[in-house]
Amino acid sequence: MRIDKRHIEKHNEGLKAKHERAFAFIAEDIADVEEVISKLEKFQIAIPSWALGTGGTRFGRFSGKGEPGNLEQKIEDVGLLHALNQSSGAISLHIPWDIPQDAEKIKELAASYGLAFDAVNSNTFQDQPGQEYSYKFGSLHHVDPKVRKQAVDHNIEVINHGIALGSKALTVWLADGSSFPGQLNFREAFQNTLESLKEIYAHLPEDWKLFVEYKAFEPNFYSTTIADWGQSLLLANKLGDKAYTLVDLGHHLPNANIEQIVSLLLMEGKLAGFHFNDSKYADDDLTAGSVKPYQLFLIFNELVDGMDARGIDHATSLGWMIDASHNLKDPLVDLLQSVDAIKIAYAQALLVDRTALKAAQQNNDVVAAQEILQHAYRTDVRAIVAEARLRRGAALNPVALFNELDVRNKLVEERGAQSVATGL
Ligand code: PSV
Ligand code: MN
Ligand code: MN
Repeated sequence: MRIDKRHIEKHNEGLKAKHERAFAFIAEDIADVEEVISKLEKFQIAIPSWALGTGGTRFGRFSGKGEPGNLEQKIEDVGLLHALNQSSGAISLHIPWDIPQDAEKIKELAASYGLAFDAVNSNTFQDQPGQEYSYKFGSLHHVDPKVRKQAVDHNIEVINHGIALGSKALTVWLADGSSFPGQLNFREAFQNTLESLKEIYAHLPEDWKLFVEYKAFEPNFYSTTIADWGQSLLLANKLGDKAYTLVDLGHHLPNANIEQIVSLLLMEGKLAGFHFNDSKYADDDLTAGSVKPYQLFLIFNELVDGMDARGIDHATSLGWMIDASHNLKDPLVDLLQSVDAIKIAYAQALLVDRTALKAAQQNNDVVAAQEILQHAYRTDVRAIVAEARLRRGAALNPVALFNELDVRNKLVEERGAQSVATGL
Protein backbone atom coordinates (compact mmCIF):
# COMPACT_ATOMS: atom_id res chain seq x y z
CA MET A 1 0.00 0.00 0.00
CA ARG A 2 1.16 3.53 -0.73
CA ILE A 3 -0.36 6.75 0.52
CA ASP A 4 -1.23 9.14 -2.25
CA LYS A 5 -0.39 12.84 -1.99
CA ARG A 6 -4.06 13.58 -2.72
CA HIS A 7 -5.16 11.75 0.44
CA ILE A 8 -2.82 13.93 2.45
CA GLU A 9 -3.98 17.12 0.78
CA LYS A 10 -7.64 16.26 1.34
CA HIS A 11 -6.98 15.43 4.99
CA ASN A 12 -5.03 18.67 5.49
CA GLU A 13 -7.74 20.70 3.77
CA GLY A 14 -10.24 19.49 6.39
CA LEU A 15 -8.00 20.51 9.30
CA LYS A 16 -6.51 23.65 7.79
CA ALA A 17 -8.68 26.36 9.37
CA LYS A 18 -8.29 24.96 12.89
CA HIS A 19 -4.55 24.47 12.40
CA GLU A 20 -4.04 28.00 11.10
CA ARG A 21 -5.77 29.45 14.15
CA ALA A 22 -3.63 27.37 16.54
CA PHE A 23 -0.43 28.13 14.66
CA ALA A 24 -1.04 31.89 14.45
CA PHE A 25 -1.74 31.96 18.19
CA ILE A 26 1.55 30.31 19.17
CA ALA A 27 3.71 31.80 16.39
CA GLU A 28 2.94 35.31 17.59
CA ASP A 29 4.85 34.70 20.82
CA ILE A 30 7.93 33.05 19.32
CA ALA A 31 10.50 35.41 17.84
CA ASP A 32 12.36 32.91 15.66
CA VAL A 33 9.50 30.56 14.83
CA GLU A 34 10.71 30.16 11.22
CA GLU A 35 14.06 28.84 12.43
CA VAL A 36 12.36 26.39 14.77
CA ILE A 37 10.17 25.15 11.91
CA SER A 38 13.10 24.75 9.56
CA LYS A 39 14.99 22.67 12.17
CA LEU A 40 11.92 20.52 12.73
CA GLU A 41 11.50 19.99 9.00
CA LYS A 42 15.00 18.54 8.76
CA PHE A 43 14.76 16.35 11.83
CA GLN A 44 14.36 12.64 10.96
CA ILE A 45 13.98 9.72 13.35
CA ALA A 46 14.86 6.24 12.14
CA ILE A 47 12.48 3.33 12.63
CA PRO A 48 13.75 -0.06 13.83
CA SER A 49 12.58 -2.94 11.67
CA TRP A 50 11.86 -5.00 14.77
CA ALA A 51 9.30 -2.53 16.07
CA LEU A 52 6.92 -3.07 13.16
CA GLY A 53 5.37 -6.21 14.61
CA THR A 54 3.83 -6.95 17.97
CA GLY A 55 6.58 -7.66 20.48
CA GLY A 56 4.56 -8.80 23.43
CA THR A 57 6.20 -9.73 26.71
CA ARG A 58 7.88 -12.86 27.99
CA PHE A 59 4.45 -13.92 29.21
CA GLY A 60 2.79 -13.90 25.85
CA ARG A 61 2.52 -12.43 22.43
CA PHE A 62 -0.79 -11.29 21.02
CA SER A 63 0.01 -10.88 17.34
CA GLY A 64 -1.62 -8.07 15.49
CA LYS A 65 -2.98 -8.70 12.04
CA GLY A 66 -1.27 -7.89 8.78
CA GLU A 67 2.24 -7.59 10.28
CA PRO A 68 5.08 -7.32 7.77
CA GLY A 69 6.21 -10.85 6.91
CA ASN A 70 9.45 -9.96 5.14
CA LEU A 71 11.95 -7.15 4.68
CA GLU A 72 10.09 -5.70 1.69
CA GLN A 73 6.93 -5.34 3.80
CA LYS A 74 8.89 -3.82 6.66
CA ILE A 75 10.18 -1.20 4.25
CA GLU A 76 6.63 -0.67 3.03
CA ASP A 77 5.52 -0.06 6.64
CA VAL A 78 8.22 2.54 7.26
CA GLY A 79 7.32 4.05 3.87
CA LEU A 80 3.76 4.48 5.15
CA LEU A 81 4.99 6.17 8.32
CA HIS A 82 7.23 8.48 6.32
CA ALA A 83 4.42 9.39 3.91
CA LEU A 84 2.24 10.30 6.88
CA ASN A 85 4.79 12.34 8.86
CA GLN A 86 7.78 13.00 6.54
CA SER A 87 9.92 12.51 9.64
CA SER A 88 10.76 8.79 9.51
CA GLY A 89 13.07 8.69 6.53
CA ALA A 90 15.25 5.74 7.54
CA ILE A 91 14.98 2.13 8.64
CA SER A 92 17.39 0.29 10.92
CA LEU A 93 17.86 -3.41 10.19
CA HIS A 94 18.61 -6.22 12.62
CA ILE A 95 20.59 -9.12 11.16
CA PRO A 96 19.79 -12.03 10.78
CA TRP A 97 16.08 -11.10 11.14
CA ASP A 98 16.32 -8.84 8.06
CA ILE A 99 18.90 -10.37 5.72
CA PRO A 100 18.56 -8.63 2.33
CA GLN A 101 18.66 -11.25 -0.45
CA ASP A 102 19.30 -8.67 -3.15
CA ALA A 103 20.75 -5.49 -1.66
CA GLU A 104 20.38 -3.44 -4.86
CA LYS A 105 16.67 -4.25 -5.15
CA ILE A 106 16.10 -3.55 -1.46
CA LYS A 107 17.90 -0.22 -1.79
CA GLU A 108 15.76 0.70 -4.80
CA LEU A 109 12.59 -0.23 -2.97
CA ALA A 110 13.59 1.86 0.05
CA ALA A 111 14.52 4.80 -2.18
CA SER A 112 11.10 4.63 -3.85
CA TYR A 113 9.63 5.48 -0.41
CA GLY A 114 12.29 8.13 0.25
CA LEU A 115 14.02 5.92 2.84
CA ALA A 116 17.69 5.45 3.69
CA PHE A 117 19.29 2.75 5.86
CA ASP A 118 20.25 3.72 9.36
CA ALA A 119 22.61 1.74 11.63
CA VAL A 120 22.67 -2.02 11.15
CA ASN A 121 22.37 -4.14 14.28
CA SER A 122 24.03 -7.46 15.03
CA ASN A 123 22.39 -10.19 17.06
CA THR A 124 24.50 -12.41 19.28
CA PHE A 125 21.83 -12.64 21.96
CA GLN A 126 19.98 -15.53 20.31
CA ASP A 127 21.20 -18.77 18.80
CA GLN A 128 20.33 -19.19 15.15
CA PRO A 129 19.51 -22.52 13.47
CA GLY A 130 22.66 -24.27 12.28
CA GLN A 131 24.98 -22.10 14.37
CA GLU A 132 28.05 -23.98 15.60
CA TYR A 133 28.46 -22.55 19.11
CA SER A 134 25.83 -21.33 21.57
CA TYR A 135 25.61 -17.83 23.03
CA LYS A 136 24.01 -19.14 26.22
CA PHE A 137 26.99 -17.89 28.24
CA GLY A 138 27.70 -14.83 26.16
CA SER A 139 29.23 -13.88 22.84
CA LEU A 140 32.00 -11.26 22.59
CA HIS A 141 32.92 -11.76 26.26
CA HIS A 142 32.79 -15.58 26.16
CA VAL A 143 35.48 -17.63 27.93
CA ASP A 144 35.89 -19.73 24.75
CA PRO A 145 37.76 -17.98 21.92
CA LYS A 146 35.85 -20.06 19.34
CA VAL A 147 32.55 -18.55 20.49
CA ARG A 148 34.07 -15.08 20.45
CA LYS A 149 35.32 -15.61 16.90
CA GLN A 150 31.90 -16.76 15.74
CA ALA A 151 30.36 -13.60 17.23
CA VAL A 152 33.05 -11.38 15.70
CA ASP A 153 32.50 -12.99 12.28
CA HIS A 154 28.76 -12.36 12.58
CA ASN A 155 29.38 -8.67 13.26
CA ILE A 156 31.66 -8.46 10.22
CA GLU A 157 28.93 -10.05 8.13
CA VAL A 158 26.49 -7.43 9.44
CA ILE A 159 28.90 -4.64 8.46
CA ASN A 160 29.07 -6.14 4.95
CA HIS A 161 25.27 -6.16 4.65
CA GLY A 162 25.26 -2.55 5.83
CA ILE A 163 27.87 -1.53 3.27
CA ALA A 164 25.74 -3.02 0.49
CA LEU A 165 22.73 -0.99 1.66
CA GLY A 166 24.48 2.30 2.37
CA SER A 167 24.35 2.20 6.16
CA LYS A 168 27.05 4.11 8.00
CA ALA A 169 27.05 2.55 11.46
CA LEU A 170 27.01 -0.75 13.29
CA THR A 171 25.19 -0.94 16.61
CA VAL A 172 26.41 -3.63 18.98
CA TRP A 173 24.23 -4.56 21.92
CA LEU A 174 25.35 -7.54 23.96
CA ALA A 175 23.24 -9.66 26.25
CA ASP A 176 26.55 -10.87 27.73
CA GLY A 177 26.61 -10.88 31.49
CA SER A 178 26.02 -13.13 34.47
CA SER A 179 23.06 -14.00 36.62
CA PHE A 180 24.90 -15.19 39.73
CA PRO A 181 27.80 -13.84 41.73
CA GLY A 182 30.95 -15.80 41.01
CA GLN A 183 29.78 -16.89 37.55
CA LEU A 184 32.08 -14.49 35.76
CA ASN A 185 35.46 -12.88 36.13
CA PHE A 186 34.50 -9.24 35.43
CA ARG A 187 37.96 -8.17 34.28
CA GLU A 188 38.39 -11.08 31.89
CA ALA A 189 34.88 -10.62 30.51
CA PHE A 190 35.58 -6.93 29.87
CA GLN A 191 39.00 -7.63 28.30
CA ASN A 192 37.54 -10.32 26.04
CA THR A 193 34.80 -7.90 24.96
CA LEU A 194 37.35 -5.21 24.21
CA GLU A 195 39.52 -7.57 22.14
CA SER A 196 36.50 -8.83 20.19
CA LEU A 197 35.27 -5.28 19.57
CA LYS A 198 38.76 -4.32 18.33
CA GLU A 199 38.52 -7.03 15.68
CA ILE A 200 35.09 -5.77 14.60
CA TYR A 201 36.31 -2.15 14.65
CA ALA A 202 39.17 -3.10 12.32
CA HIS A 203 36.58 -4.01 9.67
CA LEU A 204 34.72 -0.70 9.77
CA PRO A 205 34.93 1.33 6.58
CA GLU A 206 36.56 4.75 6.93
CA ASP A 207 33.27 6.68 7.09
CA TRP A 208 31.53 4.29 9.50
CA LYS A 209 30.85 4.49 13.21
CA LEU A 210 30.59 1.80 15.87
CA PHE A 211 27.78 2.37 18.38
CA VAL A 212 28.34 0.58 21.68
CA GLU A 213 25.01 0.18 23.45
CA TYR A 214 24.87 -0.45 27.19
CA LYS A 215 22.20 -1.94 29.39
CA ALA A 216 22.14 -2.33 33.16
CA PHE A 217 20.19 -5.59 33.35
CA GLU A 218 18.24 -8.21 31.39
CA PRO A 219 18.55 -10.90 30.16
CA ASN A 220 21.26 -11.33 32.79
CA PHE A 221 20.30 -10.15 36.24
CA TYR A 222 23.48 -9.98 38.29
CA SER A 223 25.87 -8.25 35.89
CA THR A 224 25.92 -7.05 32.32
CA THR A 225 29.36 -6.84 30.74
CA ILE A 226 28.59 -3.46 29.14
CA ALA A 227 26.25 -2.28 31.87
CA ASP A 228 26.42 1.49 31.85
CA TRP A 229 27.65 4.55 30.04
CA GLY A 230 30.98 4.48 31.87
CA GLN A 231 31.76 1.00 30.67
CA SER A 232 30.61 1.80 27.15
CA LEU A 233 32.64 5.02 27.11
CA LEU A 234 35.70 3.15 28.38
CA LEU A 235 35.40 0.76 25.46
CA ALA A 236 34.69 3.54 22.96
CA ASN A 237 37.74 5.49 24.13
CA LYS A 238 39.98 2.44 23.89
CA LEU A 239 38.62 1.52 20.45
CA GLY A 240 39.19 4.86 18.77
CA ASP A 241 37.57 7.81 17.00
CA LYS A 242 34.94 5.78 15.21
CA ALA A 243 33.49 4.29 18.39
CA TYR A 244 30.70 5.99 20.34
CA THR A 245 28.32 5.32 23.22
CA LEU A 246 24.68 4.70 22.34
CA VAL A 247 22.02 5.69 24.86
CA ASP A 248 18.85 3.60 24.98
CA LEU A 249 16.55 5.40 27.38
CA GLY A 250 15.26 2.13 28.88
CA HIS A 251 18.67 0.74 29.75
CA HIS A 252 19.33 2.57 33.02
CA LEU A 253 18.77 1.80 36.65
CA PRO A 254 15.66 3.53 38.03
CA ASN A 255 15.84 7.32 38.34
CA ALA A 256 19.20 7.62 36.56
CA ASN A 257 19.81 11.20 35.46
CA ILE A 258 19.92 10.46 31.75
CA GLU A 259 20.09 14.12 30.74
CA GLN A 260 23.33 14.52 32.70
CA ILE A 261 24.81 11.39 31.07
CA VAL A 262 23.87 12.72 27.66
CA SER A 263 25.34 16.12 28.35
CA LEU A 264 28.75 14.71 29.31
CA LEU A 265 28.91 12.19 26.47
CA LEU A 266 28.15 14.98 24.04
CA MET A 267 30.78 17.21 25.61
CA GLU A 268 33.33 14.42 25.13
CA GLY A 269 32.32 13.99 21.48
CA LYS A 270 31.39 10.38 22.27
CA LEU A 271 27.60 10.40 22.07
CA ALA A 272 26.48 8.07 19.27
CA GLY A 273 22.81 8.84 19.51
CA PHE A 274 19.66 7.30 20.87
CA HIS A 275 17.27 4.47 21.07
CA PHE A 276 14.21 6.46 22.14
CA ASN A 277 11.44 4.85 24.16
CA ASP A 278 9.87 5.34 27.56
CA SER A 279 9.56 3.28 30.69
CA LYS A 280 8.19 3.23 34.18
CA TYR A 281 10.15 0.31 35.59
CA ALA A 282 12.73 -1.28 33.31
CA ASP A 283 13.41 -1.71 29.59
CA ASP A 284 9.68 -1.32 29.04
CA ASP A 285 10.09 -0.08 25.46
CA LEU A 286 6.94 2.04 25.66
CA THR A 287 6.01 4.94 23.39
CA ALA A 288 8.51 7.81 23.67
CA GLY A 289 7.23 10.55 25.96
CA SER A 290 4.28 8.50 27.20
CA VAL A 291 5.45 8.20 30.82
CA LYS A 292 8.15 10.83 31.41
CA PRO A 293 7.73 13.60 28.85
CA TYR A 294 9.60 16.10 31.05
CA GLN A 295 12.64 13.81 31.06
CA LEU A 296 12.50 13.65 27.28
CA PHE A 297 12.41 17.44 27.14
CA LEU A 298 15.33 17.73 29.59
CA ILE A 299 17.36 15.36 27.43
CA PHE A 300 16.68 17.50 24.36
CA ASN A 301 17.47 20.60 26.36
CA GLU A 302 20.97 19.20 27.00
CA LEU A 303 21.27 18.06 23.40
CA VAL A 304 20.40 21.43 21.89
CA ASP A 305 22.67 23.22 24.35
CA GLY A 306 25.57 20.81 23.77
CA MET A 307 25.18 20.57 20.00
CA ASP A 308 25.07 24.37 19.68
CA ALA A 309 28.11 24.70 21.95
CA ARG A 310 30.02 22.27 19.72
CA GLY A 311 28.62 23.80 16.53
CA ILE A 312 27.24 20.50 15.33
CA ASP A 313 24.24 20.01 13.10
CA HIS A 314 21.17 18.85 15.00
CA ALA A 315 19.71 16.70 12.26
CA THR A 316 22.73 14.81 10.99
CA SER A 317 25.40 14.54 13.68
CA LEU A 318 23.82 11.95 15.94
CA GLY A 319 21.90 8.72 15.41
CA TRP A 320 18.24 9.42 16.14
CA MET A 321 16.31 6.22 16.44
CA ILE A 322 13.38 4.63 18.20
CA ASP A 323 13.65 1.27 19.96
CA ALA A 324 10.21 0.16 20.99
CA SER A 325 8.08 -2.88 21.48
CA HIS A 326 4.31 -3.03 21.29
CA ASN A 327 1.98 -5.18 23.23
CA LEU A 328 -1.33 -3.36 23.14
CA LYS A 329 -1.25 -0.79 20.33
CA ASP A 330 -0.96 -1.03 16.58
CA PRO A 331 2.83 -0.78 16.05
CA LEU A 332 2.50 1.78 13.26
CA VAL A 333 0.27 4.06 15.31
CA ASP A 334 2.60 3.71 18.28
CA LEU A 335 5.60 4.69 16.14
CA LEU A 336 3.74 7.74 14.79
CA GLN A 337 3.07 8.76 18.39
CA SER A 338 6.73 8.26 19.34
CA VAL A 339 8.03 10.35 16.46
CA ASP A 340 5.59 13.10 17.33
CA ALA A 341 6.57 13.04 21.02
CA ILE A 342 10.27 13.26 20.12
CA LYS A 343 9.65 16.22 17.81
CA ILE A 344 7.56 17.95 20.45
CA ALA A 345 10.37 17.57 23.02
CA TYR A 346 12.89 18.85 20.46
CA ALA A 347 10.70 21.85 19.58
CA GLN A 348 10.27 22.73 23.26
CA ALA A 349 14.03 22.51 23.79
CA LEU A 350 14.53 24.89 20.85
CA LEU A 351 12.33 27.42 22.67
CA VAL A 352 14.50 27.59 25.79
CA ASP A 353 15.86 31.10 26.28
CA ARG A 354 19.53 30.10 26.49
CA THR A 355 20.86 33.58 27.23
CA ALA A 356 18.48 34.03 30.13
CA LEU A 357 19.22 30.50 31.39
CA LYS A 358 22.95 31.14 31.30
CA ALA A 359 22.48 34.38 33.26
CA ALA A 360 20.28 32.62 35.83
CA GLN A 361 22.91 29.91 36.26
CA GLN A 362 25.69 32.47 36.64
CA ASN A 363 23.68 34.26 39.30
CA ASN A 364 22.70 31.05 41.09
CA ASP A 365 19.12 32.11 40.46
CA VAL A 366 17.53 28.72 40.97
CA VAL A 367 13.97 29.95 40.61
CA ALA A 368 14.61 31.76 37.33
CA ALA A 369 16.44 28.77 35.87
CA GLN A 370 13.57 26.46 36.71
CA GLU A 371 11.00 28.96 35.38
CA ILE A 372 12.87 29.28 32.08
CA LEU A 373 12.93 25.53 31.49
CA GLN A 374 9.36 24.98 32.59
CA HIS A 375 8.11 27.86 30.48
CA ALA A 376 9.51 26.16 27.39
CA TYR A 377 8.25 22.74 28.45
CA ARG A 378 4.77 24.03 29.19
CA THR A 379 4.44 25.72 25.81
CA ASP A 380 2.01 23.87 23.59
CA VAL A 381 4.17 23.44 20.49
CA ARG A 382 1.93 20.94 18.71
CA ALA A 383 0.85 23.47 16.08
CA ILE A 384 4.50 24.30 15.32
CA VAL A 385 5.35 20.63 14.85
CA ALA A 386 2.23 20.24 12.68
CA GLU A 387 3.21 23.30 10.60
CA ALA A 388 6.63 21.71 9.95
CA ARG A 389 4.86 18.56 8.79
CA LEU A 390 2.49 20.56 6.59
CA ARG A 391 5.38 22.33 4.87
CA ARG A 392 7.03 18.97 4.12
CA GLY A 393 3.83 17.66 2.54
CA ALA A 394 2.94 15.39 5.45
CA ALA A 395 -0.35 15.01 7.28
CA LEU A 396 -1.44 17.55 9.85
CA ASN A 397 -2.60 14.66 12.02
CA PRO A 398 -0.81 11.44 10.97
CA VAL A 399 -2.63 9.16 13.42
CA ALA A 400 -6.03 10.48 12.31
CA LEU A 401 -5.15 9.97 8.66
CA PHE A 402 -3.89 6.44 9.40
CA ASN A 403 -7.34 5.71 10.81
CA GLU A 404 -9.25 7.59 8.08
CA LEU A 405 -7.45 5.59 5.39
CA ASP A 406 -8.05 2.35 7.30
CA VAL A 407 -4.38 1.50 6.74
CA ARG A 408 -4.21 -1.56 8.99
CA ASN A 409 -7.22 -3.26 7.40
CA LYS A 410 -5.81 -2.60 3.94
CA LEU A 411 -2.53 -4.24 5.05
CA VAL A 412 -4.49 -7.19 6.42
CA GLU A 413 -6.25 -7.52 3.06
CA GLU A 414 -2.90 -7.49 1.26
CA ARG A 415 -0.89 -9.64 3.66
CA GLY A 416 -3.50 -11.74 5.38
CA ALA A 417 -4.50 -11.82 9.02
CA GLN A 418 -1.89 -14.40 9.95
CA SER A 419 1.19 -12.48 8.75
CA VAL A 420 3.67 -12.26 11.63
CA ALA A 421 6.78 -10.09 11.70
CA THR A 422 10.18 -11.67 12.22
CA GLY A 423 12.04 -10.45 15.27
CA LEU A 424 11.71 -10.77 19.01
C1 PSV B 1 18.12 -4.60 23.91
O1 PSV B 1 17.21 -4.46 24.95
C2 PSV B 1 17.83 -3.65 22.76
O2 PSV B 1 17.52 -2.39 23.27
C3 PSV B 1 18.96 -3.57 21.76
O3 PSV B 1 19.01 -2.32 21.14
C4 PSV B 1 18.57 -4.60 20.77
O4 PSV B 1 19.26 -4.50 19.58
C5 PSV B 1 17.10 -4.28 20.67
O5 PSV B 1 16.71 -4.10 22.03
C6 PSV B 1 16.25 -5.30 19.99
O6 PSV B 1 16.32 -6.53 20.63
MN1 MN C 1 18.11 -0.57 22.19
MN1 MN D 1 16.32 -2.44 25.10
